[in-house]
Amino acid sequence: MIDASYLRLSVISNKHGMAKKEKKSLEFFTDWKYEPAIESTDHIQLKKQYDLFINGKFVKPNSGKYYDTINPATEEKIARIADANAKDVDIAVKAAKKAYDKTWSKMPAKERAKYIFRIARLIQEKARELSVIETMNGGKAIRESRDIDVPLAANHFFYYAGWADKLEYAFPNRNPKSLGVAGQVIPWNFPLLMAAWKIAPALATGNTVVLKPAETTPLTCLKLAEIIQESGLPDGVVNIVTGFGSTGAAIVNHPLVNKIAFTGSTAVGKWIQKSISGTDKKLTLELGGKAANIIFEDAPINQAVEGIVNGIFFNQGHVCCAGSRLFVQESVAEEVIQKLKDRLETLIVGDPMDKNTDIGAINSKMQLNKINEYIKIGLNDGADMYQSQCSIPKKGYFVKPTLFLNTSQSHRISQEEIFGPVLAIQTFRTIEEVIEKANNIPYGLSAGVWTDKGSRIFNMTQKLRAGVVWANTYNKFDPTSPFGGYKESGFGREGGLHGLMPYLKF
Ligand code: TAP
Repeated sequence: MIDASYLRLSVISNKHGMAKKEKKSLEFFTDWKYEPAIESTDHIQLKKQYDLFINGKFVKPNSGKYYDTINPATEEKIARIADANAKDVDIAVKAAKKAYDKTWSKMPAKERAKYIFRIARLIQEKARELSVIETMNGGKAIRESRDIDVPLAANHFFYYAGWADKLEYAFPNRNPKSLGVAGQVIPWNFPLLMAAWKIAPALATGNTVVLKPAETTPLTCLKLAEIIQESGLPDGVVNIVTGFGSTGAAIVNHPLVNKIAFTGSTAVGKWIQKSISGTDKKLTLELGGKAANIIFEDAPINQAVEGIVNGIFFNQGHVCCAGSRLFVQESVAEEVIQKLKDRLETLIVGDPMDKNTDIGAINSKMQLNKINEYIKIGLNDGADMYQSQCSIPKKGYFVKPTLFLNTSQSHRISQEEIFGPVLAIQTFRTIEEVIEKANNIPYGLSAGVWTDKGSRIFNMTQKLRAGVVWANTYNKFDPTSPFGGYKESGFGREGGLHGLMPYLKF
């Protein structure tokens, strides 16, 4: 049996100068195409209309308004979603406050842990359904939702269930106490996972929650609401209100909310910071990024190329910590770029429900327009573009994986967050030069370093102004590990023991 990655590598090696005989024997492989392997949707249960999840029940919005949520790969409507107004948010926050005062803050921590654990188990049980819905609503390849988003979401609940009754050990002699109601607003790139990042530590520390998912990706959060109902979590401990930016703003400005946890764009993060100044609300901001992925000449080149692809092209570049700036040491630049171009040709762009797909659909028409606009900007600014030869579906929102060569620090595509499968490439000669270039940006969320030298890795991690630095790998996540930014990428940490702190007072 021949393994698929071998077949892909065969396509690549055929493009490099191989002996004629070898080439002939590989001809079969160059014509080889994957048969579609479409994930079934038969097993999923979706309602035609979703109401707001408040005080343990699905209730109609006071606004009386609903909007359509669509599948970005087909542009077809999936369901109608309630649009919460300020009155709805007020009811949700009051439900959360009552649940905090009467039930959750009084419950022994080990009992709280049992509910969190139960939610984790239920996510695992429904993993297949959740993955399919995440892909249908968000556009990401099923492989991503199945292997990354959903297992990591369950793991966050498991991990924080473990901390609930051990807070005194986490912070010895500091007598940690919960805050009250946490208002949480999340983006569209990892809907279920971001909900898990926020809800799990809030519950473990004894707080109650009002969460708003992004307008375009509410479905897995609403399925999570069903899971929460099934888990028997006391009414009002978690409330999920759907809607637009104004719904998020109503949560941020509500006087009974004690803590805001926001993940999203830097622009909205700044607005939130201004809005709550002068109040005693605690705040964590997980914002945008423009990560540097740095390849030194002694790096394992083939692995580094995979790391680059994993860093920016999988998940359509819809990752805050995407390695969207590539810095390659001049002596290996030609080799790395050639290998990267070859690898781009093997990436499958298309139906996200197909298990072979590497790059699924862009989340929304608006985001697609933004990415295409940046591609135009890159060309107008004089960078050299290389795009994969692949075809993309006519319907739905898709972009070919795109490289921009010969970019410089002053190019907008090197400075601004695109949030799409677009990579800006620069070369460097010395370690000082690359540190200077990597840090010369308003963001500081993450970075990658590829080198054989351990000492160089330690040197770089000290000097790169990024919350996370991956060494000889990229985009690896674990619930035990804190995540967060520097500079305009925000402040506060989520994940790990550090992720408990923003939900506690001492
Ligand atoms: P945003 O437009 O900022 O939206 C994020 C969330 O905030 C959405 O739920 C949005 O609602 C809501 N919102 C919009 N205006 C608001 C306001 N005035 N007050 C309160 N809430 C408001 O970001 P996005 O486009 O969804 O997500 C992409 C951004 O998120 C990127 O910049 C990315 O880097 C960042 N991100 C960062 C991280 C971390 S961990 N740092 C992780 C993932 C994503 P609507 O959806 O209805 O507009």
